[in-house]
Parts: sequence; C-alpha cells; structure tokens
Amino acid sequence: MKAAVLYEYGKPMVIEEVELDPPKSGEIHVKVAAAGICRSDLHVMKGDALQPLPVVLGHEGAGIVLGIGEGVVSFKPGDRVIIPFVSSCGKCVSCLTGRGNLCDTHGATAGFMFDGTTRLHKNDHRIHHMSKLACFAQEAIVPDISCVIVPDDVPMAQAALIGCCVTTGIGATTHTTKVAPGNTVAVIGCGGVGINVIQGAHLQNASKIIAIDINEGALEFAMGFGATHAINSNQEDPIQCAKDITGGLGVDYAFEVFGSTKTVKNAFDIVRKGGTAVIVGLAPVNEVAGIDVVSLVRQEKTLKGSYYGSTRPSIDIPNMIDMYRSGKINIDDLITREYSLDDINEAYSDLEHGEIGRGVITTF
Ligand code: COD
Ligand code: ZN
Repeated sequence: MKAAVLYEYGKPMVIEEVELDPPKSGEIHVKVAAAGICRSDLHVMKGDALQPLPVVLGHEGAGIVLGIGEGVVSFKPGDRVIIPFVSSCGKCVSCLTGRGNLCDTHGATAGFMFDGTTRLHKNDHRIHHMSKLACFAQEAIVPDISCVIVPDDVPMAQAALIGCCVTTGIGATTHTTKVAPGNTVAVIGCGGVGINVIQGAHLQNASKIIAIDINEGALEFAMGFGATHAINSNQEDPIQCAKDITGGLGVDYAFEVFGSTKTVKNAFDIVRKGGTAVIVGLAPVNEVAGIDVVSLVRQEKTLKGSYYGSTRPSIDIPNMIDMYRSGKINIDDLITREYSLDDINEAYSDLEHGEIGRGVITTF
C-alpha cells in the first residue's frame, strides 16, 4: 500500500509503496478515509519533537475497518471509526487513575505497537508508526482498545478532526481546566487546535475570548468561532492589550496553542492574579522558557500542561461526536482545504505558510 514515509528530519516525506502486516491480537486493520494536517507532525518533520525514524506520521485519523485481529470483539469489517492518537492500555497506573491520555504503556512503546514491534516494513526494514496510528497512508493497523465507532451522519473528515484538534482544544477548557461562565480567556495560536480552544471557551460561556496570533487571516477566522477580541502579536504587545481589555487585570485563563518558549512565557504573563496558564503546545525539545517565579508565588498563578485535552479518549470522544451532531461545536467550517496523500508535502508547506483553518487528506 501507499504511505508517506519520513526518513530524515528536515526532508520531505517520500510517498512510496510499503508493506503492512496483518493485524495481531487486539488490533484492527483500517482503510484510512481522512487524515488531518496537524502541526504536531510538522514538529516531528523539523526535528523539534523526536520520533524513531523512519516513520509514517499522521495522528488525526478516521477510517473504515477492513479486518480484525484475534480477540477483537467490539469491531467488525465495515465499521466507521475514529482512531485516537493515544491508545490507552487500560491497565497501567495512568489509565487506572483516570488519565488514559497519559497511558504509560502507550508512551513506553512510542513508534511501535503495544507488543514493541511494527506492522510497517519496506524491504525488511522496519518503519515506525506515529502514535500507533500512522494515518498518512492508505491503510493502518491500530490497537482496537480506544477506537470509537462513528455514526453514519458524521462525515469522515469531521470524524478525523475529533480524533485530535477538536478533543485536544475543547478538552483543554473542559477537562484540563474548567472555564467558568464569565471568565476571561486568551488563546495564543489560533490554528486547528486553538480554534477549538476558542470554541470550548465559548461553550463554557466565557465573557471575553481574546484571540492572539501573528496571522491576520487566522484572527479573522477565530472571530467566527466565538472570539470576542483579536490581537496581532506582531503588531501590538499582547500582554498590554489583554490587560486593557480586562480592566488592567489580565485574563483568568490563557491557553498557549502554538509551541514556543516565547508564547509559553506570554501565556504565563498574561494571566491575572490567581489565574491559570494552560500550555497545549510543545516547544522544541531542550528549550527552556523563562517564567517569572516571583509572580508565580506572589500572584498565586498556576502553570499547567494539557495533553489531549486531559481527556479519556474512549469515553470523551463519543461526547465530542454528540456535541458535533447536536450543533454545539462547528467542525464543518474549520475544514478549509482537502488534499490527496500524494500532495502531503504541499499540505504541510501550506500549514507552515499560514493557510488558515484545517487541511485534511481525503484522497488516498
Ligand atoms: N504567536 C501567536 N501565534 C502564533 C505564533 C506566535 N509567535 N507563531 C505562530 N502562531 C500561530 C500560527 O499563525 C497559527 O495560526 C497557529 O499559531 C498554529 O496553528 P496550526 O494550525 O499551525 O497548529 P495546530 O493547531 O495544528 O497545532 C498546535 C499545537 C500546539 C497542538 C502543536 O503545535 C503542538 O505543539 N503539538 C505538540 C503537542 C502535542 O503533541 N499535542 C497532541 C497532538 S496535537
Ligand atoms: Zn494533532
């Protein structure tokens, strides 16, 4: 089957034929129907986030079950599924304490399936699976444990986005923190994930939702998803502007949704006394953000990380599906571009060059 393989950081992915083994016990074989173009894959392509290479990236996916491995009882061929980018084993300490998004077994076997081997090969050389998912390919072998059935009225592109940016973004405002009615919120980075943080804050009835980005197009787009104010941080000081908007206080919650030390520091500085900065983005490995530790203490600020919106994928993804079906969240207008797998490098170039909204691969 055809896949996009990343062999070297900083180089384009190679679209080529690779071999995919049949599913083993507890795995399902999926025909990929949609795969989102998320910045987290770009972090890997640039070497800012590390993965064993060569690797098939793609962690925002939905597909149709083609076959099942031994012991799989919850899925059958023909089922439409969302494949979460964290498969929670259900047995480790993190899973058993309700933190399936942080599954220890998933983390310890990064790049591989749960048994420590790969199903992807090229001429007897193994190829790794990003997030046990690797959906930048025509087909995938994935663990069955966290997959979620998608009703027929949810299109596959929208389903794929629920697999990452929707759940990551909305979960940050509802699970990592609980934005309360009337709270003020700033969102730094208004791309696929940031727009969903904005939707989440809007769902929670935040009074002011301040979108901050360096791209005017992204800011305009954000206003259509619930942002009440927009700040271009290339042109204005975002900290001062947010203070002006909030009567000199700063915001109750700031969400960093880009991934750099500068934006992490901005998120911390923009919150009011007693406020919380939630960091969703991953800055490049080994970089350190300079946090004002005096105001951390004297102003009782909180600095909090958020991974997969602190959700339990197999429980919370069905809730996201229902919110989409009942019109509470808008995924349709978030999808601005569709691509073929053959054009994946162009899709990432578009993301890097500031195309707004979410791109999705829908032709394989
Ligand atoms: N200040 C403000 N905004 C900025 C800046 C800046 N200095 N630089 C860029 N931006 C804006 C861009 O213009 C763009 O609008 C937005 O930030 C980023 O949007 P996208 O669509 O490119 O990125 P997303 O939404 O797909 O991804 C954002 C993440 C924060 C999830 C990603 O970058 C990341 O850090 N991922 C690692 C964390 C992780 O693995 N999460 C789980 C899987 S997503
Ligand atoms: Zn993602």
